[in-house]
Amino acid sequence: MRINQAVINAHNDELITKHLRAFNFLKEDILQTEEVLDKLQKFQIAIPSWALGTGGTRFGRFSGKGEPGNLEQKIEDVGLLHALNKSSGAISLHIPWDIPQNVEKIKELANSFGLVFDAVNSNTFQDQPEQEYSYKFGSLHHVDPNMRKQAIEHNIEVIKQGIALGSKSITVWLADGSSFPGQLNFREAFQHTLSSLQEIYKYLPEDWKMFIEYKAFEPHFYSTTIGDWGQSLLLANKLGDKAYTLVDLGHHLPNANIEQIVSLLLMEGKLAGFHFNDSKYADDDLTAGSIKPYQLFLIFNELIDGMDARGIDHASGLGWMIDASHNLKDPLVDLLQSVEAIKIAYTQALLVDRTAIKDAQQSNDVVKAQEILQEAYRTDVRPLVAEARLRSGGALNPIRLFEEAQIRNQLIAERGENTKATGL
Ligand SMILES: [Mn+2]
Repeated sequence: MRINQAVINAHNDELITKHLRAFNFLKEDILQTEEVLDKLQKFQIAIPSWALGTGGTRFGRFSGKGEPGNLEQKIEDVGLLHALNKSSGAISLHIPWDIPQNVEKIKELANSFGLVFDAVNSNTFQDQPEQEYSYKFGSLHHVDPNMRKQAIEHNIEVIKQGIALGSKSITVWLADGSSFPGQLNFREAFQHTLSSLQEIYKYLPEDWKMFIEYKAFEPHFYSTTIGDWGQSLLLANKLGDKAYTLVDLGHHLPNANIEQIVSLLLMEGKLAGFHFNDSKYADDDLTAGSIKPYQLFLIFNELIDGMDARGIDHASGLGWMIDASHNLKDPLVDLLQSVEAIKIAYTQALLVDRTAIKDAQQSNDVVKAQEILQEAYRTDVRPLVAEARLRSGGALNPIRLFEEAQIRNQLIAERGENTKATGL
């Protein structure tokens, strides 16, 4: 389904008086309102194709209704999100869950919703029906060269699919690791991974990037072959200029200082971008900003500082993507909440007085430095985020409109109650 612009406009008309009151009040205290709004309008966060169906845990999955049953419907769902928030203008596909049957038609469909294709993602963490070897003991790090070859060829295939779609990057996340001491020779596993990635790297077009994602644990519980940012950066440095480290918020050990990691990766010119989510313990599937919004703000504070220091365009310089999928909420509403939380944190970080904090740091004024950060963090910037959305033609309150327009019920009427998103 497509949401009619007249429905969005009617919704905005209803809320406009209240919105303008809040926006004008906030504007009084912000010097660079127009600059912030311009940046907000440009800032897009890619939606992963696997987040559109209800996620599950290892104990089970409770299916939602009216889920997208094919790639076309997944694109439609992202189109809906983008129509509502004007900030979800890209989709990240997962191969082989989302192989397009007709690339030109798929591109046309995406284009009709104003969407582009973000990073393509390979999958060597589960076996596919007609595949020769099993990934049970790993893929790119495997002891058997035939196994590694199969995984390399899959990644090359993903690059080819991505080229056809107009993507510019491939994200490689490996489930490779070990669950018991002694199972794996760490050095050998790393070397195999490096030489496999080198094979894949050869197939990257000139203007492409390879994103190397790391994860502290899970699915393996003793070691992960690309377990932290150091291991990812080591690989990226050995591979070359087109390889970068991808930070997924939920892939760290508890209390890791992610903002510091981000800062140094940016300094080294090796930060690929982000997978946003949140976690309380060790998961990576909760809505962005739902547990640790201050951490999200601190990360954006470092991102903006680091991007500005290197002259990196906020909207296009790095890859921004959500990577979360849980099982309690309507996936589309959950994604609207995540995008909103990310934009709020981004806006708050844009309000940090960069000159003042530099001065505070230079004079070791710890109190002042904290005050400057918290002054920005405690500003309620929601009217700014809403104003940017309004100016782009989106809804003042996307979640409210999603519910009032009964969008899920319309999707159920179109698709039925028992559809299941591919890959879940
Ligand atoms: Mn991820």
